[in-house]
Amino acid sequence: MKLKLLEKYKDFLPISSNTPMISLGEGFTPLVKTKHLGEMFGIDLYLKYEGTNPTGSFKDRGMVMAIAKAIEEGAKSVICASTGNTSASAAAYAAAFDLKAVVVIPAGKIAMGKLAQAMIYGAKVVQVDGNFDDCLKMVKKVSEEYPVVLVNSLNPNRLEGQKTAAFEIVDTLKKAPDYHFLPVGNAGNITAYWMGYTQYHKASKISSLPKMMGFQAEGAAPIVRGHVVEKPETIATAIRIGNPASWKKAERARDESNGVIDMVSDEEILQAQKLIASKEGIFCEPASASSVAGVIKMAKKGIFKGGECVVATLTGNGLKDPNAVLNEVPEISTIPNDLSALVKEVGF
Ligand code: AN7
Repeated sequence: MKLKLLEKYKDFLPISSNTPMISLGEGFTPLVKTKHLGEMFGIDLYLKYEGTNPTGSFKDRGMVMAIAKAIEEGAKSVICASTGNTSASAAAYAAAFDLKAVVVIPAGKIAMGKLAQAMIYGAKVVQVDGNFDDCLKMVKKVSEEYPVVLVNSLNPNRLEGQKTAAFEIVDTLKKAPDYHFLPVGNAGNITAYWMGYTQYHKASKISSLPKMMGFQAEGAAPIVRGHVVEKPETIATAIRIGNPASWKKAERARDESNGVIDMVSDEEILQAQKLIASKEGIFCEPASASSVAGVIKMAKKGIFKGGECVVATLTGNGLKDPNAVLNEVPEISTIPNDLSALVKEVGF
């Protein structure tokens, strides 16, 4: 049987003899060496594709840890606010390990696949006529006043679990990359990766550290702009966040690593998403593509000298948000039910 993520990295995780070693098969995701994109920029570019996790996003790494600790502490229910992926993940792990899940989401701003996931896993789904930041404020308060465990990334166990992605990258490459590119929403993941890299550095598993390169969407870029964005807007709904919970920690990761937190436009995000699919055969959701959009932006700026080892995380599966693609594609031709029409259409 496949090794469980919590078992593999137990020496680096907050695991005691009472922690249940639960799993839905999370982690162990592919680190794909790009066939075309790296060459375009003269770098060794790898994509850490988190879309193969059980619920299709990196959130499962943190959720398995948060749910294991919640069970250990005797919790009966969990709650989260979400732009979609956290709710899908919380709902799945709660379902499998006998907890009640309450997920609070911004009405009308969740990608279709993610909403379907939360529903089918049987979570109590509540939509709020507000944005993610409003939802997070509410669930935080509720978790302080009622017997329910918060499983947003304010829960430190979430970041503990998510840092395992950095471990996997180092275990595969046998070194740290020179640069690590990530999307930034609530800023938990960039914080978690930095924790992972620095812990491995302390344990002498790597002799260098990557520069952490975070990318927000232009319409939801509070860290770049230096102030809360009251009405965040972006096609990348997963990172439609105006007041990130891990703001300060992400800035610390950026500064300690000599990295950058910058932004990319929706157009750049969609172009990158298309490029990743059409050049590498990997379909990620729009928010995920902001990491590669960041690579492209930095390459144009001339930060790479050539030959650097660069990793970009693709945080979620493209199948979660098919509308983001279908709203953009050209019209598909329809032909008569006739072989010669097909031959003509294809241009053989
Ligand atoms: C695909 O699900 O915040 O900077 O509530 O789903 O750690 O927040 C999702 C975030 C990137 C940003 N890519 O990560 C949620 C949620 C995808 C995401 C991010 C999210 P953070």
